[in-house]
This record gives sequence, C-alpha cells and structure tokens, in this order.
Amino acid sequence: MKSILYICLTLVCLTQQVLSLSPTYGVGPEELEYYKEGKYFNCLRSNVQIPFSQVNDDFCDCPDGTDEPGTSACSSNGRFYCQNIGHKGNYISSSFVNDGVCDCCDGSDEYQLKVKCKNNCKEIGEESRKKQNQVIEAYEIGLKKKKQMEEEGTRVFNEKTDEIIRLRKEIDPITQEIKELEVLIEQKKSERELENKRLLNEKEKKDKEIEGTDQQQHQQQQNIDQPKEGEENKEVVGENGENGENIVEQPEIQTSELLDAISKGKDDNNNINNNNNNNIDDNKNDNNKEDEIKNNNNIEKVDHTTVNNNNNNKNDLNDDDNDEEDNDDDDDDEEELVNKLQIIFKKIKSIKNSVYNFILPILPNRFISLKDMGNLGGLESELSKKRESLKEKENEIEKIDKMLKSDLGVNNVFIPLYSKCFDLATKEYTYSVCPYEKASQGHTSLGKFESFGDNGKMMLFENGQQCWGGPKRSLKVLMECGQDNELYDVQEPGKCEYTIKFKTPVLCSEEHLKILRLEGDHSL
Ligand code: MAN
Repeated sequence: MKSILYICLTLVCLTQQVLSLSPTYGVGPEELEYYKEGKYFNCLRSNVQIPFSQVNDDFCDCPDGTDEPGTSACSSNGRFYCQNIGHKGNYISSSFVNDGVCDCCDGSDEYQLKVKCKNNCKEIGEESRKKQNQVIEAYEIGLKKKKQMEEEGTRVFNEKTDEIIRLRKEIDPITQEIKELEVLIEQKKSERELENKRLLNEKEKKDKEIEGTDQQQHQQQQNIDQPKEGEENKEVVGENGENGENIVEQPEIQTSELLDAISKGKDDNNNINNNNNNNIDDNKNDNNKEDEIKNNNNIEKVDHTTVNNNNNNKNDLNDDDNDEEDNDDDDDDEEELVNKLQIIFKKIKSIKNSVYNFILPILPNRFISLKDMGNLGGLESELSKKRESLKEKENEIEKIDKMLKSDLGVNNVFIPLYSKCFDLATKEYTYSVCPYEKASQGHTSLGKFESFGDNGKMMLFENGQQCWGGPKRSLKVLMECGQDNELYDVQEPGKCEYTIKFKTPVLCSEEHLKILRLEGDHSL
C-alpha cells in the first residue's frame, strides 16, 4: 500500500517538475501526516505557521527547513527522503538535492535531470538483504548460544547450590571429629605428662639412690684413704659384696671390665703408673697430688691389712705357716695390685659418673617421649588431615558463596564466563580479561572487577597499577552480541583509561533480533 502511494507521489512529483512540486515530495513516511493539504502549514520543529501553498515552493520559510522537504532551498538544515523502493529508504541533506550527484539509489534526488541517475535499488537491496540475513543468522546463532549458556549457568548454579549445602553438612561432623581429636590428644598429652612425671620421679629417686651410693662409695673411698680404727675390714668386706646394693646397681663395672682392667694393669705396669698420675690430675674433686700419694700410702696400708686379713683367713683355713720371706714377697705383690686396683676403681668411677651424669638424665625421657609421641603422632596427623580437609571445604564454600552472590545475569547467563579469562594480542601487549576477577595489559594490572554498568552491557575493572603521572589504571569492557566470547578493538581514550570490546552471546537478545528482522523487511 505504502509503495503504491510513493509511486503515485513520484509520478506527481515528476509531472510537477514543470508545474509545481507535490507538497509531500521528499517527506519521510513517519512525517507524511503533517503534510496533509490545508490552509496553513505548521513548521515541524519551530513555532511558525505559513500558508500551505508555500510548502515545496523552492523558498525556505520555516527556520527548521521543514517547509522545503523536496527542494534544496533549506540546504542548511533541511533533509530529503529517498524512497529507494526495493531497498531501504533513507534521508540525505537537502543540499544534495539536484546537485548533479546521484545520492538516492532510485535517483529521486536528481529530478531536474542535471544528471541521469539509474534506479539500482533492487540490486543494492538484494545485496543488502543478503548481508542483513547473514547478520540475522549470526544473531540467531548468538541467541542459541546464549540459551545454552543460560542452561549451563542454571545447571551450574543448581549444582553449586547443592554443593554448598553438602559441604556445609560435611563441615559439622568434621568439626565435631576435630574437637574430639583435640580433646583426645590433650588427654593423651596430660597422661603422657603424668607418666613422664612419674618416670622422672622414679628416675630422680634412682639418681638419689645412686648419688647416695656414690657418696657411700666416696665415703668408703675416704675411709679407705683415711682409715679409722676398726673400719678397715668393713670397707673391704663391702667391696667384696656384703654392701652389695650399690654394686648391683652398676653391674657393668663389676666383673669383666674390672678383670680386663686388672689384667691390663698386670700387663702394663708403666701404663698404670702413668694412669695413676693422670687419674690424680683428672679427679679434681679428689685431693691434690701430694694428698693422693699420701692416700696411696694409706691405701697400701689398708689393703695390706685387708690382704693380710684375707691371708689370715686363708692361713686360718689352711692352718699353714709360711715363712716370712714368702709373706713379704706376696705382700708386696698384693699391695701393688691393690694399689693399682684402687686407681682403676677411681678411674672407672670417674668415667662412670661423667657418663651417667651426662647421658642418663636425658636418655630415659627421650625414650619415653618418643614412645608416646608415636601414638600421639598418629592422632596428630589424623587431626591435621581433618583440619586440612575442613579448611579445603571452608575455602570451597567461600568460593562458591562468592560466586552465587555475584550478579550472574538473567538466568545465570554469566556463569559460564566465571573463572574464565579471554585474551587479545596486539602489537604491543596481550590484554587479558577475566570476568568477575581482574584485567591486565601484559604484566600490568588494569584493575580488579568492580561491577557491571550500562544495563549489564559493560564490565568495569578498577584500581589497577598506578599510572606514571596519572590515575590508577582502569578498563571498561564494552559488551555486544556475538556468536562467541571474543575480545577486540582495545583503546586508551584517556591516559591509563582503557576500553575493549567484547563480543559475547550473553548480549544477544530476542528484542534486538526482532529489530533486525524489521530492518530486513523495511528494505523490501
Ligand atoms: C604503559 C602502558 C600504556 C600507558 C603508559 C603510561 O606504557 O600501560 O598504556 O599509557 O604506560 O605511562
């Protein structure tokens, strides 16, 4: 219907080339109603009224140029509508009318025939429709992908919602188990402490006993060194085992070593003599060398007596009288042996005390604690595993919670872009945009995701790396409908303020598709 009307108008127009131009010539379809025949014409965009006969009379009366839609009289602000039947109608400036250049594809702007224009609207229209159809098809694909993204987004949203519920449920028993393990470990630790205390007490007791024994031995030694009347036999008897407790405590210095030492002493008299002197030096708590020598003389005496006693015993048993010479030789040997024995005893005692005092107080505790730590170690490693698993679950919950609370778009359409990054390589830099997270220019931060803007068509990244002599870097991601998620066209309109375009199915809409289809229709 519209087309028939335009054809008629054009015909009138052509006949009016000679006579007068139709008042609707050069008027666009949306303004036709204002050019209905009447007494007056109201200028469309200024408050001026003129006689209707002055419309398209090739003289500009309206300040807005609307009284001359079909001529070039209002060339500064008037506009001419090309009907372009077979293609899309469009406006050109009034100044292009009859300027000798074909601007409309139907040639309607050059009706004074200064130039012969071909009407090629049909061909151009077909080409344009092809392109438009491709645009529409691409758009439809984009929309389909958007729907898939919505489906995926909703599926992920539901899964994550379930997951967060499951994780929250899992956390309670783990927290409980951790508490129980902590209590158990504490309990074990205090048990261990008690046990350690008990063992330490026991050991201290033993130490004291040993100390007592040592003191007793020392006392005995002193007694040997400075014998009191009537005590000689007691001491020697003690050494022989009647005061045996202390000796039982230290069995290692009793037999084989002692015998070794004795035999060594026999084999190497010189050595023993040397050791004798060394021993005196080593035992700083003992008397000085002089005293030692004195004591040795005393020891000789005591031991002599002891040996004598033994000998006497022997003699008593055997009831045998040996001659004095033999006795003297034997006495000398025995004295020497006893003397050496005393030195060896001292040396062994000194070594034993050093070793015992140094190692033994530590050793049992370490063994005890290692043994118990074995059990505790198992519990503690279980506890640390549980804590680790709890932390993992809490982190996961936090991550999911953050996602679920984000602006994920209608029908969760943005979820498939979550945790993804998109790159654009230019000659200078590779730009990277990770929606909901961060953006960068090479290694330079362009900011962290801040918010969506422009009705969900823009992603804003702010607080990036400080610009030298400028603001902190920021980026606006301008989104538009596309079949795929793809960055393009990066710009820096202000210093360190960037824009980048992002094609994404997310921005495709049914509404816009309708418009595209209409545009296609309009070109017919
Ligand atoms: C770098 C880049 C540019 C920016 C300058 C500012 O070269 O980040 O985009 O304009 O720094 O100094």
